[in-house]
Amino acid sequence: MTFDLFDALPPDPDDPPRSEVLAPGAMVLRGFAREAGAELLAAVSEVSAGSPFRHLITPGGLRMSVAMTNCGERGWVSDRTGYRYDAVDPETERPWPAMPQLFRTLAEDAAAAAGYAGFAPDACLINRYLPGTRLSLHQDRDELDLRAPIVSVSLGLPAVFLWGGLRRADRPTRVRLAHGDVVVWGGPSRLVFHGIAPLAEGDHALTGRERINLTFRKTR
Ligand code: MD3
Ligand code: FE
Repeated sequence: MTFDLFDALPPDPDDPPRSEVLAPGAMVLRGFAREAGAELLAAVSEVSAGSPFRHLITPGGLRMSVAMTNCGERGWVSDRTGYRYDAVDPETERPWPAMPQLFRTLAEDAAAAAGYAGFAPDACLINRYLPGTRLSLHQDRDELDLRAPIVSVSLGLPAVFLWGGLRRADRPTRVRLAHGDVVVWGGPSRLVFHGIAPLAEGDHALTGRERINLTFRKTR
């Protein structure tokens, strides 16, 4: 039995957030966005005042359980005709709200911290989950330049991220993503199948029963 004085000390809140490599090209920056959380959520409210959250319809005719909106030069949309990035919000028939400067800076800083200096996102897809909401396994491959990473920011209630392989049938591993966690997905991890398990019931100090996820993309 060893008694290490330092092991007995509580974690120092000033410690830099821990980062860990999940897989080649995929890095989780624990708590990277925690400090900015309230401000990020206020910016999400402003975006959704201009382009409201909505449940998109998949090409197969199913209503998605996640509610979505976008900001930036282009936004991801789905309807009976397929998936695409569009400069115009089909709901408002106007351009998507501009990407808040705070969003851009956070995404660029996180990408740089994970080794992707010069990341310049032109789209931010915003996903809203309530208890029970899930996102089934999929690949993100509607972006033209697959060398650019995707940066994702988790806010509010925690979720279980399903992290599969390059084939749909690969059994996914489960990774807990909590408020303030940022993950950068690039390189060999860019095309992995992934999803979100049904959100558990909860009550978060900043979002109540919601989880918000921001994904920053370079679409062309
Ligand atoms: C791995 N969103 O918007 S974020 C999505 O939490 C999406 O809302 C989930 O999957 C969410 O497309 C997961 C993590 C994530 C996002 C994009 C990826 C992981 C990724 C793209 C490639 C590989
Ligand atoms: Fe995805």
